[in-house]
Amino acid sequence: MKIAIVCYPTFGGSGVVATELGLELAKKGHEIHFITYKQPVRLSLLNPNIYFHEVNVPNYPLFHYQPYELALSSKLVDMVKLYKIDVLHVHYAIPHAYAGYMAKQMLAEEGISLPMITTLHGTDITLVGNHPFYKSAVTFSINKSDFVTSVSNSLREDTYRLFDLNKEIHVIPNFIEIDDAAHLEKSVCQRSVLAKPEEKIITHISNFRKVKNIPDVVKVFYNIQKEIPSKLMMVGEGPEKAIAEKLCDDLGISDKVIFFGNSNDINQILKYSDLFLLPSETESFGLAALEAMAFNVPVISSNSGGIPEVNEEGVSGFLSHVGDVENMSQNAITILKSEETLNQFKKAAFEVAKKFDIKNILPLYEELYNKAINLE
Ligand code: GMT
Repeated sequence: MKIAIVCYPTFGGSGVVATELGLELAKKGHEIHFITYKQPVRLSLLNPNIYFHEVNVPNYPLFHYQPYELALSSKLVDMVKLYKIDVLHVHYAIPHAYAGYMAKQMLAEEGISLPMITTLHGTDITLVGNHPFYKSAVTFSINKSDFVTSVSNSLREDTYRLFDLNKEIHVIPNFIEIDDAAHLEKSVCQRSVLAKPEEKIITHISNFRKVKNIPDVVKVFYNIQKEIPSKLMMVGEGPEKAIAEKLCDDLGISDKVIFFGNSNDINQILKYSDLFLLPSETESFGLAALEAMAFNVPVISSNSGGIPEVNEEGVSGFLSHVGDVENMSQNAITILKSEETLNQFKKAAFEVAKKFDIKNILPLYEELYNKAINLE
């Protein structure tokens, strides 16, 4: 199949899911065309069957806001015609589903059909999409998609609760490439760069937005390090990073926390991690937690949104109510305080992660693409 994928090209979240999906489809022989404003972070163009088409938005001084949707829908029309694309898959409803629908309509005028699948990722529904200023357009473009998927049951329920939809939402969970060999590979990064041998390594990875409850990450670590020698790895960039740095300073633990910024070495860090913290206010899925589990890292998280569908209570880690720093800290210490318990959780975390192996998830998308193509 020739598949066009529209996504955000950024670190983490929906962009990573879209990129990894495209790469895996390409390995299976499908021709994949990424269409977005920058080359996606994890995309290597040296892979066979992978194309990248950049959307350029010329800057014109008349415009207070440059019209990205217009440029995207134009680019989609041009690329679909040039490469004879069979199906369009947009990740993150805003504004991709809207631009996709416009492209579909323009192509229909020329007798070309372009089936469209929209994957809802989370904040496009829970935080941004249901804002009154966007809601009508988001509802319209979801309803006009040929197929709609969501990354968890929780997000599916939220979408039905928040929008007036007449569409079936298919749940296709996020996935991970389970590669046993990757765990055994000799790491280019030495553990000693991160922590002393007797120290445990606690990790948090996110875009440091308010929804991630970053101060709770620091507070949970503060409690852990009082009982267990440990270091905190903070990976990512975002508005709450400065607040976290200040809090570490106020609590007198700055020497025990490393802030990496956005990193392409996430696997190297996860390989040495003992525990992952994800105390988010809301999370449709929690891909970062799954990535940690695939590296044998147990997870201490909140129980919001789709996280309980990924992190299994008492198996791959523990879940607490949002903001319950005390409970999260106690759970973390329970896991870390004996090597035997820690190893048991590490193994279990990996076993749970295996359920989300891309090999099991990819056929679900392929089936949907086939259905969409045969609909038209
Ligand atoms: O909030 C983020 O981490 C980024 C955001 C995105 O769309 O890029 O992530 C959302 O999609 C991810 C991939 O499906 C999910 O794993 C995240 O849970 C979800 N974030 C939220 O719901 C807050």
